[in-house]
Amino acid sequence: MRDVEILGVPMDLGQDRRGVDMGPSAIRYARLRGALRELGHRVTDLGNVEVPIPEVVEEDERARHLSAILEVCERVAKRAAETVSRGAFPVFLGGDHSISIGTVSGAAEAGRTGVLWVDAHADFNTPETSPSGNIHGMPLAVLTGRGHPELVSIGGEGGSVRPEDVVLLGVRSIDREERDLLLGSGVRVYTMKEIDAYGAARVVRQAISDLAHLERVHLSFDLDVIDPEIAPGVGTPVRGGLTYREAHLLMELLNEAGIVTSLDIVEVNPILDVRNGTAALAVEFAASLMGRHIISVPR
Ligand code: HAR
Ligand code: MN
Ligand code: MN
Ligand code: MN
Repeated sequence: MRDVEILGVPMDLGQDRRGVDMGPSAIRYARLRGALRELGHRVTDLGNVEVPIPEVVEEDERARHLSAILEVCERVAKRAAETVSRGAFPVFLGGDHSISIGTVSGAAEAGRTGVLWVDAHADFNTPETSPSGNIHGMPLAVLTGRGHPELVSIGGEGGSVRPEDVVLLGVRSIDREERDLLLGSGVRVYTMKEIDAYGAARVVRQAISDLAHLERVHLSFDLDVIDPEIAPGVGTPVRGGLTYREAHLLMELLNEAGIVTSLDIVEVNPILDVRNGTAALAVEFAASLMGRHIISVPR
């Protein structure tokens, strides 16, 4: 049983498709709190952090909406640090993936923290390499100390996490210069190719052992890692993603390993979704991580 604290961050400033700001509502509507309570956890919903809408914030070419995102992430980091200092397990609801600059930085205040970044994208651009200027394509670079200095500074000097404590899983869309930066970084990368070639179980077990030296691991779960045929409610879908069973297995193995200490659920876009199915999947996978089994056989 864990103390779980839910915090919504309805931010859609990190990319250019509207609707991801409604992610926290969609995930709550899909009964996240109830699902976690049924597993025996004590769950508190802390509500949402206030986030300005794009209509009222300043643009910035190479890193769009930079100052507003910076300001929100600073507040998110504070809230995240409060939750982990209470010994609770935080679940952050996005919002686009730029929120993780705040969530991970805050969670990492509890001590050295690893990151498992599960995503179709590497999110390893900087303002210099980004083809779009969208900050949701930059958070993992920022967290490991690369990119816009003001964003990097949220995690203190050199970033919030060490590249050797970061594992990226499920990737299938990387920009050219982003790839070069990533390959030189020391971050471990398991693409969909490895999952297809070796199977999800083997790759996930390897990822878990890569992180085994850490006492704290943050799971940043971008719903676009799931195949868009079953998770269409995301802003930047990429074909060839995880199946339902692969994603469920990932969560089950993580639950068994007991290594995850904080969680992001990001990029759910209910406007692009079909009957809130992507948010419902997000809740199922969060429940799998927190102890739910589809079938449990006594042993
Ligand atoms: N790599 C592209 C860019 O930086 C697209 C990034 C899309 N990112 C997300 N988050 N959906 O994973 O613009
Ligand atoms: Mn992402
Ligand atoms: Mn993504
Ligand atoms: Mn396949």
